[in-house]
Amino acid sequence: MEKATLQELLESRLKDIFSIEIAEASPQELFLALANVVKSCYANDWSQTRKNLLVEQQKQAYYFSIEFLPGKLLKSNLLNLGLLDTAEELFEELSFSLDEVAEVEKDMALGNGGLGRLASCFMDSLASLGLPGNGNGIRYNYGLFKQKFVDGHQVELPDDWLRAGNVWEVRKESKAVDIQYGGEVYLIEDENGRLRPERHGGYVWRAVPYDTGMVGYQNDMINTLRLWSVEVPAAEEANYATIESRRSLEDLTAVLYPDDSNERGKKTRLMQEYFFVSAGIQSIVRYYLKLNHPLTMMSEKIAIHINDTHPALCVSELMRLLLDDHDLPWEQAWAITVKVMSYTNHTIMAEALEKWPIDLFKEVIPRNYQIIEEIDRRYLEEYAEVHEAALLNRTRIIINGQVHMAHLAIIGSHSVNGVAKLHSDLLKSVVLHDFYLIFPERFNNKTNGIAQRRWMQLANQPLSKVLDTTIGKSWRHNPQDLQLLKNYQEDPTVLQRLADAKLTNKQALAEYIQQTTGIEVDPTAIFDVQIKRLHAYKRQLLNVMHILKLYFDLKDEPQAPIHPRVFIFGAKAAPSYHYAKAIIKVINEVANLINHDPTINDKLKVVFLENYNVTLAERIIPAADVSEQISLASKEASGTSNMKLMLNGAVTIATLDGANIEIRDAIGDENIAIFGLTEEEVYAYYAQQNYSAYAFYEEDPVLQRVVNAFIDGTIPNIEREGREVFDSLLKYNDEYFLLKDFKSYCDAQYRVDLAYKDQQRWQAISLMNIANAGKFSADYTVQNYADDIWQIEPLYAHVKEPNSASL
Ligand code: GPV
Repeated sequence: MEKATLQELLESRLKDIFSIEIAEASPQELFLALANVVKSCYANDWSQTRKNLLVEQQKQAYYFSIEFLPGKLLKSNLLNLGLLDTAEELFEELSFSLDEVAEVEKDMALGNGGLGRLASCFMDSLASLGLPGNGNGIRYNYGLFKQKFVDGHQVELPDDWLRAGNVWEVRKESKAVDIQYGGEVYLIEDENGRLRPERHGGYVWRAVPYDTGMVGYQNDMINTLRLWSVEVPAAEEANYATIESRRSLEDLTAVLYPDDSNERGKKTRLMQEYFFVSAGIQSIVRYYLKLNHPLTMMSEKIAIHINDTHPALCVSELMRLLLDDHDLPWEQAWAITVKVMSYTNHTIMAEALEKWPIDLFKEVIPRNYQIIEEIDRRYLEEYAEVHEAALLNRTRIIINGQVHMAHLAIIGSHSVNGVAKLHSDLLKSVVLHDFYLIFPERFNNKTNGIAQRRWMQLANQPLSKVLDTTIGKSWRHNPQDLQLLKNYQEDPTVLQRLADAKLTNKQALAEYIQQTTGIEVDPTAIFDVQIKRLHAYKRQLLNVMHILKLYFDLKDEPQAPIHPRVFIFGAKAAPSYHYAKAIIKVINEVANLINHDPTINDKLKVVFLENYNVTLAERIIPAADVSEQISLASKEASGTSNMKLMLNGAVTIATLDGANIEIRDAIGDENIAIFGLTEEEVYAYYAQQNYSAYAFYEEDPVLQRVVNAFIDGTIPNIEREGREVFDSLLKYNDEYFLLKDFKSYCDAQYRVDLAYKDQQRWQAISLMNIANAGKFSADYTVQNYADDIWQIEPLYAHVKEPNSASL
C-alpha cells in the first residue's frame, strides 16, 4: 500500500469517528483511527480464510489455553501486513511518532508469564506458517494486576484494560453457547437400554465469544483467537434481576488468576476452566457438523490441544457431547476423543499439578464428574491385565477423593509433550514415569520457541537494520538464515555496527529508567538482566547475593577493576506468594543501599523496574548485555526469555536447566557462561538427603558476609524480609541450593566481566548468540507440533510465500 493511500484512509477514519483532521488528532485518536484502518486491511482476508477453510475442509488445530499474553497488537499487525515501514514514514512526515501512538494501546495481559506468552507466540507462528490454528480462551475483564512499588513493597492494582474498549475484538453474538453448571444428574435407562442423564436443577450461563484476528506474516492468512465472556442467558434475565446475583455471574470472567503455576482450590477457577472448555468444544463440534462428516471421523478435521492442565476438561466435555447430544457409544466416543486431544506439560513443580476435591466437581460439573468416574473405571478395567494394580492406582484419575487433572489429560490424549529436552526426559524418568510405563508412545518433546517477528523485528529495529545490511533480509522469513551472520565473527565493521545498535538500545532504556525511577545509569555499563516471574526456584535471590558480594568487594577495594554494571530486574510475584514478595522488598532495599552509596562511584546500579509485562520486555531485551538464567537445574521446564535475550545478542549466564542446555549446545561452551549443579547432582542430593546449607555457609567467609547482610543491619528496612530470606537459607536448609551454587555463580560472573572488558571478543560472542538463535523460532516449534501431533497442513490457497520451516 502506498503512503498516500494509508494517509487517505487514516484521514477518512478520523473524520468518521471523531470529525477531526489529522493535525488536531491526539495520540489516542490517532491510535484508534489507525487501528481501525489496520483492521479493515485484513477484514477481507479474515473472512476469506474462513471461507477457504470451509471449502478446503482442511484439518484445523484449536489451542486451548487459560492464558494468552499477546501484548500490544498495532505494530505487530502493521508488520505482518507489510505496512510498518509505510506507517512509520507517514507518521514521520506528519511529525507524529508512531511509537507514541502505539504506546496508547493497552497491553492485552490475559496471562501470567511464560505459559501465556508461549501461547501467543504460537498464534503468531501458526498464522505466519499459513497453518489453520486457532486460540480458545477467556476474555477476562481484568488482566494481570499492575504492579507498583510502595516503600519497596509490591502493591497490586487492577488492570482495567477494556475500559476504553478493545478495537481488535469482534463480538460474535450469534456464536454464543450455553454452559450448564450445578444441579443433580440422574442416569435413567431409555427404551434401548441406554443410560441417559437427566438433569434436575442447576443453572445455565451464556458464553459469548469475542474474536481477534491473528495476522500471518505477509501471507494473507488470518486465524482467530476466540475469547469467551460470560453473560446472562436471554431466557433467564428475570432470575438475575438483583445486583448480587448478576455480580456472582459476572465474577466468572472478571479476573485472571494471578497465581503462576501454583493453584489455589477455588470454585471460580474451576468454573472458569469448565467455562472456556465447554464453550470452545461446543463451538468446535457445531463447526464440525457443518462439514457434514460423521463424528467418527472428527480427528481427520479437528485437533484440540490442552495447554497445561487447566483445559484438561476438554476430554470429559467432548465425551459428554458425543455421548449425550450425539448418542455415540462409549467406545466410539472415547476413540475419537483420544485421537483429537493432545496435551503439553509445562512444569515439574509438584504444586502445579492441579487436583480438585471430588465434592467440588460434583457440585459444579456433575455430569462431567460422572463421565470422569467412568473414564477412570474403564481405565482400571482395560489395563488390569497388563499392569500391576499398584501402578494403575497411582495413575488413575480419582485418587483419595481428588480429581487429578494431569492424569485426565494424559489418559485422554494421544500425545503428551514437555517443553525442552531435559524437561521431557524428566517427565519420562521421574514426574510422569508411571504414565511413561503405560503409554510410552505418547511421550515426546517439543522445545519451546519465540516469535522472532515480535522479539527482533518489532522490538529491535536498530539490530534488524544491521542484519538486513549485513546478511540480507531472508532471515525475516527464515530465522535459520541468521546463521549467515557467523561469517562476520571477525569482521570489525560488522562487530562495531552490532555494538552501535546495542548502545542505541541501551541509551533508550537508560532514558526510560531515568524517567520512571529517577536512577541515572551509564549506557556503557554492562546491562545485566533478569526478567521473569518471581519464584524461589528461579533464584532471583542468588543474583542479589552476587550483587552484595560485588558491593562488599568494592567497599573493601574501591578501585577494584570491575566493569561498571547495571543489574536490571523485572518480576511480578503472585499476590499470595509471601516469600516472593519478601524478595521483591529485599531487592528494592539492596537497590536503595547501593544506588545511594557514594563510595561505590556508580560502578554498580540496581534497577527494579515496575510492572514487568510484554511491552516492558520489548524495551529491556534489546538493551541487555547479560541474560540471567539461573534456576536450579531441573526446575525450569524451558524458559523463553533465555531465547529472546539470546536472539538480541545478550550473553547468557546459565545453569544447565530447561532450554539453556539446548542454547549451550547451539552456541558452544565458549559463548555462554555455564555454572552450578547439574540436574543429576541435584537429584543425587535428593536421593542421599545430604544437602547441608550450613556446611557451605560455615566454610566460606564471603558467603557468610553476604548471608549475614540480610539480618545484620547492612541493608536497612528489611528487618522482617531479611529474616525470612536468612531463615529460608539456613533454618530451612536452602530448598533451591543457592549456597551450594553461589561460588560457581560468582566465578561465572567473573568470567563475564573479563570477557566484556575485551570488547572485540565480547561482540563476537554476542554475534554468535544472534547467529544461532534462529533455531529457537516458534515457527520451527509450531511446525513440529503441526507435523507430529496435530497433523495439520498449510491452507495452500493462502500461502503467498510459505515459510520453509523445516529444520
Ligand atoms: I505450569 N509456566 C508458566 O509460565 N506458568 C505456569 O503456570 C506453568 C509453567 C512456564 C514455565 O515455568 C517455563 O519454564 C516455560 O518456558 C513456560 O511455561 C512455557 O512453556
